[in-house]
Amino acid sequence: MPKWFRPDLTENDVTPEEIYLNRRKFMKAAGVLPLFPALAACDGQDTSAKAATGENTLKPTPYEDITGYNNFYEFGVNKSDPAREAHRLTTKPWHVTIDGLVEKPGVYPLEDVLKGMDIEERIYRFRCVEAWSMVIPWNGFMLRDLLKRVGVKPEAKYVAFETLHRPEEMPGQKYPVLKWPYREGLRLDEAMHPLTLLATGLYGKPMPNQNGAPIRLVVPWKYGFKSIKSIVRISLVKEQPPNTWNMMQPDEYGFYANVNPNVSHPRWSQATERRLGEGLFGKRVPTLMFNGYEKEVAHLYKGMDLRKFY
Ligand SMILES: Nc1nc2c(c(=O)[nH]1)N[C@H]1C(S)=C(S)[C@@H](COP(=O)(O)O)O[C@H]1N2
Ligand SMILES: [Mo]
Repeated sequence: MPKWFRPDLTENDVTPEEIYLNRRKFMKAAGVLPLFPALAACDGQDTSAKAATGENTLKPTPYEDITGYNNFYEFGVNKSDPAREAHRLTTKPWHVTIDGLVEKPGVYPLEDVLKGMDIEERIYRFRCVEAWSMVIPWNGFMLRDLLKRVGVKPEAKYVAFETLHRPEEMPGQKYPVLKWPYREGLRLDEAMHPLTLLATGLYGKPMPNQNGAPIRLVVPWKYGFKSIKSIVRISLVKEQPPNTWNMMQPDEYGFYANVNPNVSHPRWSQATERRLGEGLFGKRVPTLMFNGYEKEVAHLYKGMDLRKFY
């Protein structure tokens, strides 16, 4: 059994940083992920996560729920559409354009992006703005490692992301339900935060298309819509970039989109969430400030009015 696989990990074995990242390092990226025995590793004994948040368990949501109940409007607006339609997407070859205020702009083949990156497992709460949630064992690397590699110029203040636009393979893009391509953005300090991942897999398997293959963002303290899928462009910019849901419904979806049980969505409360995969309709649990990552990220928003910057 490789050293990184430690099903016996307890809170006494790990440093505080490891507790909050809940990381299980497993390999240097080689492009291909092994069929990792995550299922066994995730068997409920998540003492490290418990220590970090007070929540009694961070038991991963079953694979079938994570891959069968999705928001990916490029493949349809129903939660079951992506699992049925996303097989149409060709993910090889894949290129990511990195441009704007960077030292080394380019159109990088995905293999080059992944080369040498430290792919690890992170078990994160994932909270959709629609008040359902999951616990997802992602495989990915820190966005900041990529940003450091390409060299961020001092004038850059934000990072903008774009999803692939390819209506031949993404049937949802034939309809103007959103302004295509899907776009998201982060402030540079959010992008550089060690919790912010570029994910290439889940449950130790390559990323399923419906979850945003081959590479997608994961920002665990923000509502799910910030976690943009199937990324083809990352741009370093000076001004706050437009983001799709904010362009559609600015009064409902902000730029920051931090999970906040105290600020309701105009049409529903954000105080609780339905945890999918637990009970027939999902167990209702209280929503935590910053989705439970308050200790790690609250400092980023010091002095900001979170009702105004929602
Ligand atoms: N390109 C793209 N990215 C997207 C979306 C989308 O429709 N298109 N939906 C977002 C929303 S609203 C959520 S909740 C998450 C869902 O991620 P999951 O299906 O992996 O759980 O993806 C986000 N990323
Ligand atoms: Mo969402």
